[in-house]
Amino acid sequence: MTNKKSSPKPKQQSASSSPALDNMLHDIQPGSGRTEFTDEQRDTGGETHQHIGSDADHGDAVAHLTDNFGHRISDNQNSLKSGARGPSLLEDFVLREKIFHFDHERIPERIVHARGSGAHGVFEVTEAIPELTKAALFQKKGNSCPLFVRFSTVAGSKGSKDTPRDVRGFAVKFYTEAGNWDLVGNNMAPFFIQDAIKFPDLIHSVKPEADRGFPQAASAHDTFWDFISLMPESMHMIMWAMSDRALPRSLRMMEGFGVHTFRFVNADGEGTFVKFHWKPVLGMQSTTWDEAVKISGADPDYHRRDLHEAIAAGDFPEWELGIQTFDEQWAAKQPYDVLDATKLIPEEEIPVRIIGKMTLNRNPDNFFAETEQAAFLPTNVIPGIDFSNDPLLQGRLFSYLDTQKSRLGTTNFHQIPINAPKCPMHNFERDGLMQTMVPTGRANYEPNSLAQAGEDGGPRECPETGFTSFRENAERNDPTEKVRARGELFADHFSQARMFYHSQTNNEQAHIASAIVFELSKVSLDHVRERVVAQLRNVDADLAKRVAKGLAIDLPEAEKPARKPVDLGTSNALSIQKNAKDMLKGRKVGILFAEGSDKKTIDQLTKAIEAKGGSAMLIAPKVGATKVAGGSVEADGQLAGTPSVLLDAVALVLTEEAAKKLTTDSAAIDFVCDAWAHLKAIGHDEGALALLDHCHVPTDADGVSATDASFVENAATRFYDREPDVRDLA
Ligand code: HDE
Repeated sequence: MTNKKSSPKPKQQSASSSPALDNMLHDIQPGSGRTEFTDEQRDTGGETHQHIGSDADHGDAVAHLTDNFGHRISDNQNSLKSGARGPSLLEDFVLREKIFHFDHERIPERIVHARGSGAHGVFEVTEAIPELTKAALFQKKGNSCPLFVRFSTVAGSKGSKDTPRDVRGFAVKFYTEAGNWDLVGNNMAPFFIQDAIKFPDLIHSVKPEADRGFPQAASAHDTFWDFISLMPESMHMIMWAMSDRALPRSLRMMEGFGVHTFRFVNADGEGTFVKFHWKPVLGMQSTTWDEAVKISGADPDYHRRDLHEAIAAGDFPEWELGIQTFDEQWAAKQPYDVLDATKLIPEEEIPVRIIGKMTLNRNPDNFFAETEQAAFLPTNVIPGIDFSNDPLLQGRLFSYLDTQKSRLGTTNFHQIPINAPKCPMHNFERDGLMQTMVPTGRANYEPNSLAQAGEDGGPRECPETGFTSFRENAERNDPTEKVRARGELFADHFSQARMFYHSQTNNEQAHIASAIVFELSKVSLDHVRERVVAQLRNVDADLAKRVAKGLAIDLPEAEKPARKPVDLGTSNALSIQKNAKDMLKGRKVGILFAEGSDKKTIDQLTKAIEAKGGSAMLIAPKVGATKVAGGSVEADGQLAGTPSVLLDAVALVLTEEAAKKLTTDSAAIDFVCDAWAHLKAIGHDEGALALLDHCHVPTDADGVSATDASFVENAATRFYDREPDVRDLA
């Protein structure tokens, strides 16, 4: 047997153009040797040995298997024993090293955002903003830099599913020429709490309950809602977390937010407040709750796979970077405090100005080395970008550096290639666990005068180009007073929650109400349910009523708000459905066929879907070649393993005989019923009618059509008007 050739490299852009920081191990990848293995050899125990070829060039170091210190290994299948049936020997350093390394392969997972998926990409400035910031990156249109993104869920463990109801992390590491800039945001604009000191409580409450260790990756349980019911400042974020924003169809179809107010500083030292936004080019789209639940069973890696496959296919995900900028005078006039991370600035008040584009164009080579070891730090800012006094942000500035030491085990985590800057770095920090740099000379302190003796004196500080903090003097605070307190307007907990709720379509409001009913139905403490509904009365009277009705409880008295809410009107930008882009790009359409199906229809549909930028997936009861009218077709997925929850729309191309046969197959029935209940377009030919009829799908309904152009058009959208016919929403 010869060494199996690795599958062709997927269509991706080449690795970063900064070889200095590319993993040096790339040059000596195992398996990249030129020597082929010899034929498979079986030894006395029947074990398979893949020896290096007998005619091998033994000077070829790469092809030879070695231990970590370069000693060549003669047998990778048998440990060293005292006789073939005897005990293993302690002196077997090959065995001990292999097991030792394996035993320590895992590192602590992130305490939050443990489950994540990463990708490399590039950022390009589309509009220069030197008037706002001196950040080198933003000085010229066309400036670009490599970047790494990690998307994540918050509550679940590393191995949990991709589609729980949860906030998604949206962390971007820009490797700029002035150092790394990490914009560590979320897919929701506000946050649950206003002050960092509450974060451990929030996270303890949402994680699996301390005594029982469940539920995993779910907020629908006592302790989370107990905390929330006592934390009225979380109500705005609760509206977001209970909305469809928490159920993204794809990581490629969600917005990102920097959440906090940051500050730009220009070359004259003038500061401007700034909020950052990421706008997905594919538009926003979410799944229904029932769909998300079923996806988690069908494919727990749904989002990770989708991101990986899109990039591998050259279908590079893109986002535009936008900013909202404002000054302190404008901020002082608002009915909320811009330093309060539970508030947002409506886009109708300050439109988002697009200044750049991010394109994800390369999958990580190694999940652990890159995605798992990526360490994001909100403190990673570059000259021209600075912090605000947001007390949540201020706490984060401490937390992230600290957490890396516990996760990655060393203060030298910045040397791991994914974390290292791609611009030069020089300082006098030395030694420490796992030091991989080998500094030369004696200059490990400063000031020094070694240069006067002709020695290398090392690097020096620079007041002109070095990072200087914004000289703040006019914020609404009193720096002379030491207090544990919050700004006055932080006490308005409900106005923006109300604005968010009122900005949703009727259908989206029903989703929010139903999500809260679902979550509270999993809460066993009556007083907690009641207190949440009492808080909701301050958001919207009707919402509180719907939730109370959905739980079959009496409407409690409203909680007394700390500050009377004000009417902020509505903001259409907050609704997903009002902003949906009906497009097939990035969407997957399933074509279900079976024996005897019409090949011509299958081919035409595939072509039409691909012509519109979508991808077609062929699904049949068997994956191997199926005989169809006009030839034979191989399926991409087996029906039982490819439920319609994994698809955006479905076409049924079946003979009457096959359709009838499928009415006795629960996988086929679920395929159709779920597509209908999940509001998806369904295309069908005459033969498929028997299956549709069996599933009670009305053929005259919106979104149900023949497998012609109308289906291809329908496939780009969801039919929300169908929802009242398929589920009972609160
Ligand atoms: Fe985080 N957060 N966070 N967070 N956060 C972490 O850092 C923390 C907050 C966010 O893909 C941890 O490296 C505190 C807001 C993302 O690796 C930790 C507070 C926002 C990620 C931490 C917050 C975020 C993290 C865990 C309250 C949106 C994943 C592992 C003051 C703007 C980054 C790590 C990745 C990760 C602390 C609040 C986003 C423990 C103390 C607000 C996207 O340091």
